[in-house]
Amino acid sequence: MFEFEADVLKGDLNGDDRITTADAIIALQMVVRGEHSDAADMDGNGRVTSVDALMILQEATATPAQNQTKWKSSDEGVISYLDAGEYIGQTKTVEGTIVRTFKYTQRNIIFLNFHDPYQGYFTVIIWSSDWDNFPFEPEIYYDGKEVRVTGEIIEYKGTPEIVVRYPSQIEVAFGG
Ligand SMILES: [Ca+2]
Ligand SMILES: [Ca+2]
Repeated sequence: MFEFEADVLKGDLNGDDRITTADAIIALQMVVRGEHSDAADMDGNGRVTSVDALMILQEATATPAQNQTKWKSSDEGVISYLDAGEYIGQTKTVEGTIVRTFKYTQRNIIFLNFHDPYQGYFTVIIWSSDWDNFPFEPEIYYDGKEVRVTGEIIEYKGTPEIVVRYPSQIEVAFGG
């Protein structure tokens, strides 16, 4: 038996491979909403409670901030969101800051925009069929964050886009 979940770092709820206060905040939101994920159940009692959130917070603060680098990923091959249009059809890691977000429930889509106005500039899309893959609300969590997004760059009406399916495709800068 292979357990896909075994690769998940316990307590890493936003999928950036490290435990930070952001994960503790997500855990608290899960407590409030009564949501569950094995990654958030730190003490393994089958429920996500404030105890689990506190354990995540303790782990986050146990790592001194000065030992954290801004990005876990290598800088190699990372492109600016301004250049994304030059790499249509390629899988790339695109760096920028998400300056505005929209959730259109009726159109089953979330937009994470890197520029205002957004037309013609790189944009991330998350379809509603993948919203369950995020243990938080992407349009709230990622708003204002400096990120690196990895995926295939496609073009829709002159706008370069990456369709993101999992939180692991979006790395949030440490302290960003
Ligand atoms: Ca994390
Ligand atoms: Ca628990």
